[in-house]
Amino acid sequence: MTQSDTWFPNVQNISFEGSDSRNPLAFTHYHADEMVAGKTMRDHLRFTVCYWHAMRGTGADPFGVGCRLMPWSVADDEMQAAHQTMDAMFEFVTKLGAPFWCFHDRDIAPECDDLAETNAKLDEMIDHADRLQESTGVRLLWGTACLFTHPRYMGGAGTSPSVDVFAHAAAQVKKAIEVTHRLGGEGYVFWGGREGYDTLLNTDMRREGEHLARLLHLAVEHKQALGFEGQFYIEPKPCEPSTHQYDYDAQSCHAFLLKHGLVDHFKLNIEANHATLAGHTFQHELDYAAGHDLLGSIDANRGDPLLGWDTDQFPTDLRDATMAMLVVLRSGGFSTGGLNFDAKLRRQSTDPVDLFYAHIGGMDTFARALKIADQIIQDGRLDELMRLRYVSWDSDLGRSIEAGNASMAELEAHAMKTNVQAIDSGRQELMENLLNGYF
Ligand SMILES: [Mn+2]
Repeated sequence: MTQSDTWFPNVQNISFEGSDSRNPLAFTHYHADEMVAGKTMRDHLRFTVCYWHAMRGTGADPFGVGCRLMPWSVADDEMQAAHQTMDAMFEFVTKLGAPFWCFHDRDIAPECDDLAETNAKLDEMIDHADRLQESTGVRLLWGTACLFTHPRYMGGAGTSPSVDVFAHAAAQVKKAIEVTHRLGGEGYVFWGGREGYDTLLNTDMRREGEHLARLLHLAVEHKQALGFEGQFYIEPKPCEPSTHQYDYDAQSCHAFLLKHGLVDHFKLNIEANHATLAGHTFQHELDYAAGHDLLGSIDANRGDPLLGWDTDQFPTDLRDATMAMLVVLRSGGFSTGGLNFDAKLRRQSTDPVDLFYAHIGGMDTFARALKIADQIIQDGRLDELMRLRYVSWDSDLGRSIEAGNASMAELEAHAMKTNVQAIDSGRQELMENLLNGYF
């Protein structure tokens, strides 16, 4: 592994120093080689740094322009800035010790008015990324296409009212899958940036849904033609920027995939902040996905409950992270997915070193969460209370109903005999007390 020292000269490789350390540029809980539940922390957590927030974020928000000009963005021309930014990205990821990165096509190379010229610039940056992956050992978790920033996508991409925009989106997805494949990406994400509507007065919702499904089918066909074996994901989000986004939540994405014959080709990329926007907990979305064999990858962040926007803050809530890792561990862990910090520095965090503090905090939070979730499973008291709650279903009658063998007449006969009036306590307070004991 070679390493450059150009963009973060005052930061050394971040190492594990243990929970007594007072060094803010060290891990207190994330110890990559430590074994937990049969695997290293590195392999359980599969931490990923995202290009858009980490390297391209400026602190801009709907009320103000960017207020953070990172040194790698300062250059004489766009391609020089693109090269510097990618160098800074790999220096950052290497010093942080995260095994993965991820990107949108337009994060890493500028867009021109001509698609062929845009693709040539993207290819130049993919060559550079390929060299940097080789020299640093950092791998690509997933790639994606940005189908929401350019004005052409104001009415959506796969759901645009314009067939020309649909074709442009398809061309962009085709290229983005190809370059992801070239970099050995383990997956490819479809986040429906503006796939939704602002008003039903101008929207044919059924037709737009069919168009979106068609784009995804085309992507599956292209993936197979290329021989790309990475996992496809769609990413639920209920609203923002659209009033209503079609990929509303895990359950509605599941229905969409089933309806359009896509369910064998996709898993879900669950984001914490999108879950809370949908009125669910992070754990709810993960649990739904895991329970239906759809849990693929995670965008690890959090919102601010007092704001209600998609604030994409770094995840520092230990309880939330623990409930997430409990679902991940119980479902057998990640295969192609990982924990991607789809999280951005706050507007007032303007120093490059803040990127390290932010990611170290997120990594230590999930490392602690992993250890606590493993303890909860090893200890087994919560699982036992859950088992007891459903124990009547382990009877002959329960098994017969679950197997589809019991008739209404048999159930009526059982009800006549038992005359059930009440069931056992749900033990919620006891379980909440037990959970507190692990923190
Ligand atoms: Mn978000």
